[in-house]
Amino acid sequence: MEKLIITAAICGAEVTKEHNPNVPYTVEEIREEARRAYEAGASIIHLHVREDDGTPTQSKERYQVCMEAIRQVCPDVIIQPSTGGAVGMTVDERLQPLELHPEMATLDCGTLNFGGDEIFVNTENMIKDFGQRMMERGIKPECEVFDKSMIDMALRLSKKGFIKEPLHFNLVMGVNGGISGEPRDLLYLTESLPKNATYTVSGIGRHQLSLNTMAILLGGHVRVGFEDNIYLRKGELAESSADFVKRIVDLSVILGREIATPKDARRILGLTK
Ligand code: KMH
Ligand code: ZN
Repeated sequence: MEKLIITAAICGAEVTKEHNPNVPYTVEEIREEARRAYEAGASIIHLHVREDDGTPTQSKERYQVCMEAIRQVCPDVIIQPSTGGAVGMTVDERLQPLELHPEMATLDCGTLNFGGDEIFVNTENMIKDFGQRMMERGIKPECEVFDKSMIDMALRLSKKGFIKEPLHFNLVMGVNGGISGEPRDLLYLTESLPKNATYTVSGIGRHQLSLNTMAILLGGHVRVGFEDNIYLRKGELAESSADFVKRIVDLSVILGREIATPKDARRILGLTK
């Protein structure tokens, strides 16, 4: 089996210090969270950024400052900005980090309910537009799928030339509005992927550890971090996203799978930059 790529989603857009005081907002906090996760074994940082007061932003300038700060402490880590941003942001707001020409970025592959009255909007034309812009800039999309239909959308758009094979997916499971996080749900999704695709698994909240473990065993990759989960175990808040990374490293070693360095991850994902 290939080495395991660990992505640390250190910040997110919805989780706040009220949920867990260790969620990073400032540039320094984001830089330190990235450093801890990288030193623990993460080769990709999935990045959202905030204003100092915690307000999510997709500002190109804020991304630039945060990415430079992260590169100072983990020079070879793969930085994967979000183009999802936060629910309710406009298309133009969301697209800004692509102007920084990152190696990767997320490409959300469908619209879904996001709890309560929230709707995370990703129409077909938006996905085409985001995909095309990434292709023009040589950015590898990570196709974020929250349900099976979004895999089908990615496959259709790949056939039409809006995203390029081999595709890389993030199977995000357990969002209130998306597919649940039962083991059979993960098998359903992985069996629906093309043979040459790579994938990572993000389990939200209580689903995180079980789905991550399955991903290690199935040959997928793993995403952890505050964006997806704030508890290390029931009732115990994590001090850092690095706590989750360390746990996956330990688990993967026990299960006999080596951890990918950023160089390994670039090879596995076919990143060319
Ligand atoms: N914050 C969510 C609405 C992404 O990064 O592309 C969207 C999200 C997905 O986090
Ligand atoms: Zn995200």
